[in-house]
Amino acid sequence: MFEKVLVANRGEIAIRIIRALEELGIASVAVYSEIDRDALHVRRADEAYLLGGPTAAESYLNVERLLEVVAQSGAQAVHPGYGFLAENAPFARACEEAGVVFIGPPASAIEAMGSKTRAREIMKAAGVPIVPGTTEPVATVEDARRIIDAEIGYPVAIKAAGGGGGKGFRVAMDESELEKAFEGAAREGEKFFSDATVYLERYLPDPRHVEVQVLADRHGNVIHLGERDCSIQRRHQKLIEESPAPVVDAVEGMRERIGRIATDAARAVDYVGAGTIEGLWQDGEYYFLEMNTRVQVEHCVTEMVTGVDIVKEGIRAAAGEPLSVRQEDVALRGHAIECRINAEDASKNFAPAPGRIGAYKEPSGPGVRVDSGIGPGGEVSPMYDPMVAKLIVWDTDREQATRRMLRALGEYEIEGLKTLIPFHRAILASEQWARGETCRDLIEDRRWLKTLAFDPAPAAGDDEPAETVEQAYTVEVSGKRFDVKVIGPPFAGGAPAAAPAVNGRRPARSTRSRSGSSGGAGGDTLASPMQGNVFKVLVEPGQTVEEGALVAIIEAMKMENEITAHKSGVIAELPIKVGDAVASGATLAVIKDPEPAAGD
Ligand code: MV4
Repeated sequence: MFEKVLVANRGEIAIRIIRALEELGIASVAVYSEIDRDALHVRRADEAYLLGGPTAAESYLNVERLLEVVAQSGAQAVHPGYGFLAENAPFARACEEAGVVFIGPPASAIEAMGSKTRAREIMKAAGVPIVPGTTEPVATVEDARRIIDAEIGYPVAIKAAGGGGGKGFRVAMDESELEKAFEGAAREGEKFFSDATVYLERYLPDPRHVEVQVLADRHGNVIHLGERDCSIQRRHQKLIEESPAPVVDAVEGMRERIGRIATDAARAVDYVGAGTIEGLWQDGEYYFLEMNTRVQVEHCVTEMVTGVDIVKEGIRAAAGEPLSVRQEDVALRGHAIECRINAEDASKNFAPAPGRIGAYKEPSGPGVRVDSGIGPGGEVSPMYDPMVAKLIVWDTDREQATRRMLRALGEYEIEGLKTLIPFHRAILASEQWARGETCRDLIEDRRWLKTLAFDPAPAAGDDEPAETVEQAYTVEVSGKRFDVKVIGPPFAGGAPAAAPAVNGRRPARSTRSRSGSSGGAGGDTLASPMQGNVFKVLVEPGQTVEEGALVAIIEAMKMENEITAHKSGVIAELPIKVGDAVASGATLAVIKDPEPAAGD
């Protein structure tokens, strides 16, 4: 067994891994970015090393520096957690070459599953059912039209080969939508994965996201730990997960069937460690979607119902030890639910809500588990993933677990920032949840939210206009970039109502979401609607701009927020440059009227 392991991650998953290492009698090495000096994972580890600046590229994605720390610390293995370098085949290979064990599958498995067309090809050959469609890339819209007419039919899903997790995913309901969807998927693939290759799948109109946890060792043992239902998502971000999946429970023999599919899939790529087969379940049929070659955020619900420590098994497997459980020893007991406690405001289109936590008290009591990466006084940085904690509960059945989750959510006290706690309470108290209803797009089209008193329409007295606007963002989640389009009532970023006054005035809040509205209190100052970092500056001092022109992009919670001119005029002051940290309300630019006003 290893004596010392480096944890190449931060937040709750770094702490989760450090705990497993401690129980295995292995020393832990934490790494951190400049802004994570005081983070919990740094304090929790046996040793800690600074990687570099605040951005992921300078720190948690900095391969050269990580390998330097591996050598300095004498760690024999690296655990990547999820996100960052977890599914980076060149990093896994660099570890192998440096003589350090990468705690995960062989680089070849990461690579094979990274290409979604290759993954489909491999699975098809292994007899694993895939969603009907192509395993070869489809080069042109004309080719797509021909293949759809001959084999797939409409509606059809067009997906980027380099994608996954919903990135580069478009749907064409009929032929008239095909060209736009095809080009959209290709463009997104090119932009985010430098790969415009797309493939086609039959679009399943009402599926559930059902995924299977697998474990494999270097001795040929491959087992599954049952499934999770992760159908409650927003913009392909999972929000609530549970195990077992109600739809799988309902059909005799179904768990064995999809478990077999999952272990066949893992065997097909000589998998080692903890991994997940993601699939779609519809009308009693199960189809492979993709494989995640890492430990997942939601692994905890499986741990609660099986009693198997997935992180420890992954570490053991990497060290060459056999799995400590056999398939016949795995039994699912009771029901577990996980809610992701993100620093987001659900009532404002899930606007990011970074900031400093004040008072903080986690729920406890029977059947409650909290995996958190932050404590009282901790800061949720706009630089990283907005997940503050995962709240997981276990009870004897789904109804009891739901009651327990509602109780635990009620006990959770987080002051100082907005979180998804109220959103989770509304969902779990709803009849739709009780019925186990399919929730595809529930949050996107806001039908559900409306019925849950979560209508994101502005509250009375709010000066936000009530019209629906389209807001586009780029979001980075787990090291991958996502294009996000939010359609709904506008919001002005972080904490609009509480934005501090600038020069004794309420700051003008001008983001894309407000274009078309008459704007704030006027004045010349364009203030930042949120705390964040200047990602881009698109104007120069002295430049004349029109109202609505793009002035800067502020990165907050890994979202790029486009800040537009609140009025037409000349850029008189521009006290920002790329990389600057700005507070909510800070002056980004001063825009003077184009012609000198009388008395000026
Ligand atoms: C699909 C689909 C329907 N048909 N593929 C892709 C990424 C993951 N976030 C879900 N994805 C989907 N892929 C085909 N061929 C529908 C989804 C989907 C979904 C599926 C189950 C439950 C919730 C969902 C939310 C969004 C998209």
